[in-house]
Amino acid sequence: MRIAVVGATGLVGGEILKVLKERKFPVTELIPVASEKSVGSQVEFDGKHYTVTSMDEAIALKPQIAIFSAGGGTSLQHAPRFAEVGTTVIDNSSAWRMHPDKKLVVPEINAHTLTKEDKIIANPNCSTIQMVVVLNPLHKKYKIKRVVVSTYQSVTGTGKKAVDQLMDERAGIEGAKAYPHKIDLNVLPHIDVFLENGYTKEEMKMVNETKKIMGDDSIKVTSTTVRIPVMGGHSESVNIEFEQDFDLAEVRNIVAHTEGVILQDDPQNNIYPMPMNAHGRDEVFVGRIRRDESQANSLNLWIVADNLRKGAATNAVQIAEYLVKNKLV
Ligand code: 11C
Repeated sequence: MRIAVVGATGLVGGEILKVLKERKFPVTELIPVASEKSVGSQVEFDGKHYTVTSMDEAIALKPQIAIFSAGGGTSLQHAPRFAEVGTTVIDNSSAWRMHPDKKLVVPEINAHTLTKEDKIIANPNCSTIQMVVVLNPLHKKYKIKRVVVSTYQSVTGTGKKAVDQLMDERAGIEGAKAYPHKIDLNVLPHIDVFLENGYTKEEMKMVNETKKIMGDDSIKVTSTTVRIPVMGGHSESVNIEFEQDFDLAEVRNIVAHTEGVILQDDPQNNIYPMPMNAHGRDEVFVGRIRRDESQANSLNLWIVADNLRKGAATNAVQIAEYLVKNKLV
C-alpha cells in the first residue's frame, strides 16, 4: 500500500507512524506530508528516514490511502483533492464527521457499512470513540435510554503546545500557552470552543457523534468535558440508564468479552483503569462497574483509553486495515 500520512510531524501523526509499524500494516511506500514549514524535514518510520513532502507532491503520487491528522481546515481543503485522484482519505478532524454523506467509523461497531465509494471516511473524536466501544454491546443487550458522561482529558488531546505548557509550568518556566489558564495543579471545565447553548464543541461532539456511530438517534447523551494536567489518556465517568434491567455479572461478562476492551475491575485490590497504565496501549479499559442505586436500570462505570491511540491513530489504522482486508482500496 502506498500510504500518505498528512500531519506526519504532529502528535497524532507520530502515533500513526508507530501504530502502522507495530500492527505491520503493509506499507510499500510511505508519503509523510506536513505544513509548508515542515516540508523537507525528516520523519522516521520502521528504521528509515523519510523526507516530508508537500500536499501537491503527495496528491501527484496518488496514494491508495491518506490518513489525515492536520486539522479541519486542511481536511476540508485537501481531502477532496486526494479523493479526486482515487485516494481513500481517513480523516481525524471534525470536518466531515457530521456530513450526511460521510461515514463516521469505529471499526468494531460500523466498519461493515463501508464500500469502495467511501472516499472520505471520518474518524470520530477521541472521547467519543472510547465511550461508544463500551456502550455499543450494552446497547444491543439492554437498549440505552440516556448517558451522562463527565470526562477527564489528557493535555495530549490539545497537541504539542499543550504538552509544552504543562511541562513548562512544572519546570517554573514562562513558556508555551495553549490554554487560557494555568493547567498544572488545575482543572479546566473547557475543551474546544463554547457554543451558543452553553456547551463546548467537545461536549456536543460526544452527543452527536455517539448517535451517528451507533446509528440510533433515540440515545440521549449529555456531557461535561474537562481538561486535567495528565498525559497518558482520557478518563470518563459514564452513567447509563437502560430501557431494561440488567444483571451486573452479565454486564461485566459483556464488557470482558468486547473486542478491544479490557476489564480492569478489582477495587478491593486497587485495580481500576488509569491513564498512566493505558498510555501507549490500543485497548479501552473499563472498571468501577456498579449499579446506580439512585435510579432504576442504571449503571456507573469508568472508561480510560490512550486518546492518541484508540482515540485517534489506532482507530484510523484499524479503518485502513479493514479497507485492505475487504479489498475496498
Ligand atoms: C481533545 N478531543 O482532547 C480533543 C482532541 O475533534 O478530533 C480531538 C479533537 C477532535 O482536546
